[in-house]
Amino acid sequence: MVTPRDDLRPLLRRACLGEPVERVPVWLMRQAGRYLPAYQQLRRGGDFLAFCKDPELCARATLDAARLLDVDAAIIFSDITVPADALGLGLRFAPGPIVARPIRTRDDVERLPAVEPRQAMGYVMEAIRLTRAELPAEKSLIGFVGAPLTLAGYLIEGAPSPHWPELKRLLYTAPEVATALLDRLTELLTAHALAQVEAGCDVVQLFDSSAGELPAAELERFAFASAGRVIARLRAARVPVIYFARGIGGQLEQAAALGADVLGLDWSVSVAAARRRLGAEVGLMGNLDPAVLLTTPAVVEARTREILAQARGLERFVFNLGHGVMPPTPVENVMALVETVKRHGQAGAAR
Ligand code: 1CP
Repeated sequence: MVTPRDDLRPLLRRACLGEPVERVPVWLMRQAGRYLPAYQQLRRGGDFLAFCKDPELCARATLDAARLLDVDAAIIFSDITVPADALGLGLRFAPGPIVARPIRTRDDVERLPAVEPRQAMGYVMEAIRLTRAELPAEKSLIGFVGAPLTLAGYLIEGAPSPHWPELKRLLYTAPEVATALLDRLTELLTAHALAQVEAGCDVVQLFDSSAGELPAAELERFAFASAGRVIARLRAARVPVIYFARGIGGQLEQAAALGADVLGLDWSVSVAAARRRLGAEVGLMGNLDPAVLLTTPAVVEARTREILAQARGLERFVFNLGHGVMPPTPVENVMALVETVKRHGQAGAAR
């Protein structure tokens, strides 16, 4: 039963915790991104890192997207790579993240400075405070960090790289150096996530966007092991956590065993298949192919309803894409998705 008071507590947070919900919550990865004219206006082609360091602009971008789409959560505008700037590695965006001084050796890892996120990334926490002050109480504010392996990929490569050759070279030739780096990042990212919660976030998402690049053994030994430690620390602090790892469909069971409240699915595994493999008690999020949003509202509605049907009866389900909104996406298609979830994702339909 949903009591009236429940309506004032964020729907997404309740869904993550397996508490009663009136319908499936919906938000979208990269909902505040480049497809939105309002964001383009705010950016006006300016420097992306400078934008990330301006709490008022970040709060504006976060709130504009959440209001326009009327989704159940805002995700704080930032980037998974800002810790590279805090670590003094020389971060810039073109448009992906470029690290001037990549990490390649044990010395590089040992030279990393101790970083206190509240100071070094205080602009993120300030953006969270400004956003929370304006966001309606029933909407969640999602904080996020990259998972250690995914952030390590950017720090080691120095730039986005389709096959992560330097990351893999390090994993294969100097696993102890990779482990030392992942340990450092685990500490930093856990502290960063907890600082975001202290500032006002009520759910945290861990983005492991590059996990699927690794072979099975390395996925477990490096990616899952380090992400699992962040998840355990957040759960011990009673923070609802969503773990989104891309391209890991072959090891969904191991990902679920890391204990996140909700496991984010990319589009390569259907919700129905994930349910069969993991059981109806595991929280799931997903998983519409973002390319569907390039079609028409009617196609979006049909595909969205298929996923809702597959999720029916799940105890914890969050509607999202299987990855981020793509830049050429028409806003009306995104609105059609949100409306469809609101109309067809009611309790009973979803539970
Ligand atoms: O010019 C621009 O506007 C830069 C484009 C951009 C944007 C809008 C980048 C550079 N980052 C962001 C914001 C961002 N990044 C958000 C907040 C917006 C929102 O979600 O509403 C978030 C959550 C991220 C997270 C992020 N950054 C991830 C994880 C999600 C994912 O897409 O897998 C990753 C991998 C990044 C790295 C990154 N930052 C920017 C780009 C272009 C990339 C990807 C580079 C690559 O191809 O690897």
